[in-house]
Amino acid sequence: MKSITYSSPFPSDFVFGVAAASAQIEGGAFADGKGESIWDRFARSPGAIHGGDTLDVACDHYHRFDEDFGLMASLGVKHYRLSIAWPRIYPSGDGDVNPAGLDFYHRLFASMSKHGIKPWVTLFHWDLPQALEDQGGWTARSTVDAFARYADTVVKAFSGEVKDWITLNEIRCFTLLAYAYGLKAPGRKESAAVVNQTYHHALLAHGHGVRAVRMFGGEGARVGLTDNVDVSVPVTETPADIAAAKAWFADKNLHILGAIHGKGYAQAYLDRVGADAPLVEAGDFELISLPTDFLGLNIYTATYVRAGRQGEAYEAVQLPANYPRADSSWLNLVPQAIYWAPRMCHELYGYPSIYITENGCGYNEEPVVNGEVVDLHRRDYLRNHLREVHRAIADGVPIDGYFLWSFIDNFEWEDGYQRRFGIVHCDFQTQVRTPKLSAYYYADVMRLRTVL
Ligand code: BGP
Repeated sequence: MKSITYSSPFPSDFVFGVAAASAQIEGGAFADGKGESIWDRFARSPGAIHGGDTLDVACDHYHRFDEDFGLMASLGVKHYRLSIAWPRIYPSGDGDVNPAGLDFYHRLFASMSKHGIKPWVTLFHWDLPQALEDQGGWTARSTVDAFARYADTVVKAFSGEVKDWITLNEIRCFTLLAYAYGLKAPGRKESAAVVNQTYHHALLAHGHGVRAVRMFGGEGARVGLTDNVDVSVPVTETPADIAAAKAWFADKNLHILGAIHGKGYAQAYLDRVGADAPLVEAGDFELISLPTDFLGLNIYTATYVRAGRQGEAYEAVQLPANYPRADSSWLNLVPQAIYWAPRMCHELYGYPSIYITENGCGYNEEPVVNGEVVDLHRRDYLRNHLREVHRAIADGVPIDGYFLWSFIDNFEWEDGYQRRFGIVHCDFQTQVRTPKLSAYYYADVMRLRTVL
């Protein structure tokens, strides 16, 4: 166990970075042959997105990436997690490659390199080509085959520029929230059986991402999944509540991390889904359970759990109405989430290396006053979470890096541009960027490698 106190620095090789995703910041939605994504389509369906916002321009990063990397570098950012837009590479999902799409990312990586910033690349962060959705999207196994070809193409093309790969971002969000609840693109409300099948296809796509990096990533390439685990926090850090929180965590994550590590669906999961279980073909779990190099965790919030008062293994606690939260209704402020999620993943599944691939908070309008955005609420959120990361490392949890969501205010999916997660303010009318107080705070944290 490493002995570190709050005032001592993070380990010298600890990675501090910022994160964003193609669909949310790039804009250039139809530039240079890019195909339509399910989000481009969904944004045009009335009532789907707050304010009827679209992704057409977003932060115009497509045309301003060099300026953005200059700003990142000026804040001392050395690691940036981004995603590649599948419809830029394969406008119709499969079929012919669009050379202009590959060229865009070559230029983007060259600019990052010029500014001394290392890329961490997510292959899929939700912008599925609409043409694939028209053939069933994630409900169809053919989407997995198309993803396999896309992953091969991308890893081959960028193996010289990228060494750290993330297969998928947050399986629950592009399956459950998109195909069961209709909240995210493509906005469908399917049966439990269909939704369970989308989970299975996503797991297969993850396996193909790992395979592609092993086959074509070149020397030193590493790969992992980014999952938004359902997080539990013990109400009190007593052995009984910790055991209860851990049992809850294992149950809620059975169908994703449990399946990957169990090399198959657990009986408890199969009992739970019954006749709605996904169809599994021979060899699927050999692919799904290919070993990875790290686990990425996106941590925002958690459920409080305690030992069941009637003797049950666990009991989730309902939050009181006045529990503090960000402006995103789901984002209750529970900093211990970032301590317990990595610890449980390490203890339950044995991950030797964990990166926090997203952590941040969304608030509505944050005005620029006299050239400044005083987002002390975000500084406080970051500080509280970084302290918990530090505590986890001190307790022997192998957290090797932290990526803040997000570098810049962007298109926050169904919340449109109303919800701001950036440490850099974006004026979406003028495209002026203004680093917020939290950006200068985080710059100091990165520079001094200490929670300040
Ligand atoms: C995560 C996504 C990010 C980002 C963030 C903020 O789920 O990976 O892309 O959007 O959440 O959440 P939201 O936009 O849903 O409020």
